[in-house]
Amino acid sequence: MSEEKNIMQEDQYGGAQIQVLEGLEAVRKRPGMYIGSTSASGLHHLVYEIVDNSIDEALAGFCTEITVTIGEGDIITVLDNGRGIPVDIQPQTGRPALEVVFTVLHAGGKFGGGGYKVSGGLHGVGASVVNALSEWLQVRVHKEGVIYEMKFARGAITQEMKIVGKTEHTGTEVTFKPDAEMFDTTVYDYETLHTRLREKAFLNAGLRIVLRDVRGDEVREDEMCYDGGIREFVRWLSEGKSPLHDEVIYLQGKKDDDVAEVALLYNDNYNETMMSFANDINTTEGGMHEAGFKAALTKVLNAYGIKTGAIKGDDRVSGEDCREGLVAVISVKLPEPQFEGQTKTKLGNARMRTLVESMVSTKLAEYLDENPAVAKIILEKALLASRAREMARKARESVRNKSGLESGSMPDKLKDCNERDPALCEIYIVEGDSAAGSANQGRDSRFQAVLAMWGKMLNVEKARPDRVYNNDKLNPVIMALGAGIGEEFNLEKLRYHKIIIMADADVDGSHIRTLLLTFFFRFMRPLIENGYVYSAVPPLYKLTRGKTERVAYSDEERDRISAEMRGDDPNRKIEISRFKGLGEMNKEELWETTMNPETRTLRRITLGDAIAADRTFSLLMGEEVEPRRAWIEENAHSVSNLDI
Ligand code: TSJ
Repeated sequence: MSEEKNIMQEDQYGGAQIQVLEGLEAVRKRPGMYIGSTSASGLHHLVYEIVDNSIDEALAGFCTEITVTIGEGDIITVLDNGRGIPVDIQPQTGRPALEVVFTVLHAGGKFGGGGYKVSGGLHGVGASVVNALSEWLQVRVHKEGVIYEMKFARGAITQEMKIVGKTEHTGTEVTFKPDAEMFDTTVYDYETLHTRLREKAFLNAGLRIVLRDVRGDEVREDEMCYDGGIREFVRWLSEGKSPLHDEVIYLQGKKDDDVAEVALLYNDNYNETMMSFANDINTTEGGMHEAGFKAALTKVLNAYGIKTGAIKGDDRVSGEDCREGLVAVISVKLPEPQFEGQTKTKLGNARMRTLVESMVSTKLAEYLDENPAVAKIILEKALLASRAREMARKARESVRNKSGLESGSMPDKLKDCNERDPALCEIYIVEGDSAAGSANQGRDSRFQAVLAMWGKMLNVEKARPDRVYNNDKLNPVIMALGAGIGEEFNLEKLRYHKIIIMADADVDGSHIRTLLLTFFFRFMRPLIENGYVYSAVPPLYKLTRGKTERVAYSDEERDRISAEMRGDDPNRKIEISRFKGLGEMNKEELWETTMNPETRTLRRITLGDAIAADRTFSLLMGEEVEPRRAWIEENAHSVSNLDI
């Protein structure tokens, strides 16, 4: 009888295990469903998934420090000083909670206190997904004086939870090696992680996040901790720009479990930089909180102008006028956020519009009353913007006539393609005459167009919008794309659905890339939001063995291919040469390595890349000398950093 019972238990246990494996097997069958894609973005997503757990622990008030290490072989370690994942047996499963976290889909955060849980989209799919997509994963929990350890391989348990030592502190440490079978690339990009983790540090005031890269000989480390939270975020986004007032305006409010905070600072240029977040997730498509902020800002500035007599009669400043030169960060936290929109990054909860709008209406009006000097500066800026907008509209009309957008004439520097369906058309914007020459000859002219570009950066930062429209570098780009610019930009008229920036990884190339990204970001933002902008990825090395030639896009690939070509014959001589620039490749090489859709690599530009480029641009073109010097020093060894 007792034996029978034992068997029953084993069966049940086996059944549960099989279910678990089936769950994680689903993740391995269709990884894109769980992490968005299996490209570099999906690979980086693994880190965010793990770090988000530590941030939840920080939000709950139990964790103050998170360290992320990129190790040799792109092995990631995330360590926090929280309470440690619970290790006790769960009554529902009969298994330790720690095991459940790593083996059951969506188990993360199901136990423990409520907090602000994130739902929907790709966010918070949990540690089990990372486990399923890792060649191996190890977790150590410091808790109650001892260290618990557990190990997995591709989601399956390889070592049951056991105690491996004593400890005096508490915390969780997870180490994993992404499974090369699951991803297009397993190489982590420091800047991508740095940008994302810095954002998390800004959004969680006082939380210390350390990023370390110990790959190679040179250790890189950044420590991010901002006691000022989003105030410091706004200050950071404004670096290189000339502020119009000394202190960042900070407003906050709450209702029930919802909290909202806003930080803003005006500067003397003409574009707006607004970033919004819901539960620390960047809502790039905006949503209710942004709408509430915009409505309140416009309402308050108009009311203040009318009250003080600065706005007379029927004159009003528009929403856009109120946001010219504005850098703002909006952050809300709420239980059960709804994420909508194409990329699930638009906040849908209508009550957040009400909360942000009423909070900003009241508190900003108060602020302006208490700081009349600042109020006067902001209002004058908006009034000036209103007048300039009218001027810009006239300039745009004249450009439209001159550049023949209407007549359909094209710039001299454009070698167009034959195909007319925009969805099938690509345009390579190429830096330098010789590279453009090779691209012209190497392209498939049925669907690939080439536009040559060169020369110094135009200062889009300080130029009035009407000067940008008329600029001789950018005007051919506007004409070739055919979709107009600024408020009149119309995606439906766009002539190419792939806009590919092809530039060398040197200073000139970086300049052109930064200029174009900044220009697209400020004047044709839907291009970036819809994922139409790409960066070509030219190879770095050419390897030759006798008559065989191959190319490599990274140092790792160079070494791998070199070993492959050498095969079993260690004496074979492999010649390795470095491509110095695009102009050095002949047309066949350029086609094969960088333009042929079958063999090339393209990097899709994200809004984050564009924001980074915008900031770089401000630093490089702004009036302050120090940020420029620092940037050049930091990027002297690898200017391609600009590309993030
Ligand atoms: F989930 C995970 F494995 F990805 C992970 C979780 C990875 C890392 C690096 C850290 C964490 C994590 C989890 N850090 N801190 C926590 N905390 C809890 O899971 C926890 C601890 C105690 C209690 C409690 O109610 O006593 C509740 C929770 C959710």
